[in-house]
Order: sequence, then structure tokens, then C-alpha cells
Amino acid sequence: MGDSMTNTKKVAIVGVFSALAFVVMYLELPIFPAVNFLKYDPSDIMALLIAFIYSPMLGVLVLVIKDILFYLFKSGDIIGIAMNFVAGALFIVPAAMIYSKKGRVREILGYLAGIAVATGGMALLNIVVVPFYWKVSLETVFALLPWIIGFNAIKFSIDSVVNYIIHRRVKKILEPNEE
Ligand code: RBF
Repeated sequence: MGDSMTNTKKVAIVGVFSALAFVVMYLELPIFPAVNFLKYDPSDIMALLIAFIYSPMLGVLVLVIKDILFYLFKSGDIIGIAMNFVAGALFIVPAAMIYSKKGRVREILGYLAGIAVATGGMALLNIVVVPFYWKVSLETVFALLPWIIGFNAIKFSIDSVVNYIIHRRVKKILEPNEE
């Protein structure tokens, strides 16, 4: 296949995965009642698949597109969408950068790094954002911190396990002529 054809196909696949990510975002599953503003959805898996199969940058593009669509069609909550985007980017960029196409050890180290960066980064960001968003005291935020940390650790662990199981099969379907 020529380069221009490959690019056309890549653009189409990124578009389809962004649309899929947007649709599955409607799941919005609150895991912990104490922090019901934190909602699980599997949309970051679509971005991680694209980041693994093509590049971290295209993975981030999937995050941008699905979050803009979700903001426009569903949420209207710019803070929630921004937090969702930052969390997703903090997870997929380290994971995909450390992942090497051959080694399972590097892949798992990538997931662990992504989970650690996203969970740590979002804990700090929530300490800053939640007092303004909910008009609560810092003490209240610190009381919620174990739930916030638990939410992000669980969310990105689920995404890692699912991605680990499916990404090679998805790559074979999308790029049957490679390797
Ligand atoms: N999403 C995360 O994945 N991790 C977070 O730490 C996180 N913190 C949030 C904090 C606030 C105040 C809000 C409003 C949303 C946050 N979100 C976070 C996004 C939330 O889980 C959900 O994806 C969006 O609100 C869209 O439904």
C-alpha cells in the first residue's frame, strides 16, 4: 500500500475510534458513592489502542475529539471534561511511550507508569480543583482523597487489563499486512 493510502486509512481509523470513544463515554458509571462526580467509562481504551498501534500523539487526538464531542452533545461541564482529558492523557502518554512493540515486560511497566502518573497527578489536581468546583474546604478534599486515588487506580487498572488482552488482536485486524 502506498503512503497516501496508508494515511487515508489511518485518518479513517482514528475517526472511527474517536466516535466509538465518544459513544462509550455515555456509560458514566460512578464507582464510589462518596465521590459520585468521578465516573468510569471505557473510552480511554480506544485512545490507548490508537496510541499503541500508531503513536501517543494520535492517542491524545482521540481524547481531544471524544471530549469535545461529549462536551457539546452531553455534558456542557468544561471542568469535568478537562479533568477527564488530563486524566486520560496522563495515563496513555507514559504507557504508550514506555510500551515497546515486542516486550511484555516493557508493556506492563508502561501500564504501571501510566497508572502511577495519572493517579498521582489527578490526586494533586483534584486537591486544587474540587474546593472551587464544589465550594468545599481543603479538609473535605483531603477526606475524599483515598476515594479519588482509589477511583483513578481502579479506572486505569481496568483499562490496562482490557488493553493488554485486546490490543494485539485489534492491531492484526487494523494492520493485517504488518509483521
Ligand atoms: N476523571 C478521572 O478520570 N479522574 C479524576 O481524577 C477526575 N476528577 C474529576 C474532578 C471533578 C471535580 C470533575 C467534575 C470531574 C472529574 N473527572 C475525573 C471526570 C469525570 O470522571 C467524568 O469523566 C466527567 O465528569 C465526564 O462524565
